[in-house]
Amino acid sequence: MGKTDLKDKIKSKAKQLGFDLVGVCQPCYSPEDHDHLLCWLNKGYHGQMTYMARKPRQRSDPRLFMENTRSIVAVGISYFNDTDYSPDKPYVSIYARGRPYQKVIKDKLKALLKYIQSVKPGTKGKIAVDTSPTFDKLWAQMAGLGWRGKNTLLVNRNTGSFVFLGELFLNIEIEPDNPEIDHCADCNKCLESCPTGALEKPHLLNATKCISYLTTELDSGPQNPEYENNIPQVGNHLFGCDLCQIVCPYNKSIVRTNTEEFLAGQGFNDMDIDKLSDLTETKFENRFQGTVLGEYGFNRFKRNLEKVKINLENH
Ligand code: B12
Ligand code: SF4
Ligand code: SF4
Repeated sequence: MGKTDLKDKIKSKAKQLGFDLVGVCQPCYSPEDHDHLLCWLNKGYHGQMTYMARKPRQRSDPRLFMENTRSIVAVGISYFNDTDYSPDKPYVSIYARGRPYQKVIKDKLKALLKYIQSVKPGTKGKIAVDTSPTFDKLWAQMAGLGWRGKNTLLVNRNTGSFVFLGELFLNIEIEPDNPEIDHCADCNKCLESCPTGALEKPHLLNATKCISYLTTELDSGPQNPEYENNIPQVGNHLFGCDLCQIVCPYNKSIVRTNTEEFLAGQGFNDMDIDKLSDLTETKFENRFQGTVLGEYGFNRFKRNLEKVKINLENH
């Protein structure tokens, strides 16, 4: 079977498994991205995400991630769902409303790898999604899935940026696709919309100022000053932040995801701060069980809720 035939087969199987985007790229080391990561780490922009500093070169060098990598299949899956952002209401970002995406993508990639092994016996592969030490967005752009926008996220012309990413690193050669070019042009809406100035300039995000980091990643510990000092910045965000995506023109006419797992959570729009405050641990678990928010647990929810309450009262 030729390299192109194999690619066509892989692409149609990936679509059948529910991926909205699929492409292939070569496993080339990117020194620019490695340098950007080192700069970012030196500035301390990763905050408490110490995992980002571990084996940094592996993120931009596919052969350090998997020896003998000869191609990367990059995939994307839309998670967009209707949202009614209002600064007067507690807000949970869309990604946290459905089932944990890492598992959803991993299961589909496992099935894709199994399929590739059935048509090309002897193929070896390694799955990457989110927590794996590699640059999901770089490989997605190189495989033509979209471009890395000024908000640092991968944007696709048709599906927008509410898309999760993953990859299959393979020891076989597959015909590569062309990388996508930048379509941000002179738009700056994401930078203008960021309430905390976390997007310091195009393509540079200081995570320690990002609401997503403050509400999901930052460990509060006992009176953690890094968190306490940032109460006003959190605003009405109970978990995660979508502002630099909501304003993006490429997200204006996108449609809701077809993936059931990402539509699983209920009751996230028009949330009432008093009703949320009345939730006991059991009621919280019943209401948000199985969603990303639920997985992070009651303590994180309560901690964030207290801050949001203060902010909404001062609004
Ligand atoms: C750490 C992390 C975070 C951190 C830091 C974010 C960040 N931008 O680094 C925090 C907690 C803040 C975060 C937040 C979110 N995250 Co996050 N996160 C990651 C993770 C694990 C690593 C990202 C990383 O490598 N950071 C290191 C820094 C240095 O990279 P960077 O900011 O992208 O910078 C690069 C570019 O700017 C580039 N660069 C520099 N100059 C230039 C110039 C040009 C022209 C170009 C093209 C590039 C370029 O160089 C840098 C290195 O490549 C990835 C998963 C993964 N393994 O890749 C998910 C990931 C990026 N997150 C994801 C999501 C969904 C989110 C949130 C939307 C969740 C939410 N709603 O709250 C927010 C979005 C915030 C934002 N605007 O980025 C998705 C994004 C999907 C997509 N469409 O892009 C990913 C890919 C997970 C996944 N597998 O789906 N995240
Ligand atoms: S997710 Fe929110 S805080 Fe973070 S960069 Fe985007 S708009 Fe700013
Ligand atoms: S809001 Fe504008 S600048 Fe930002 S990612 Fe979207 S198109 Fe690019």
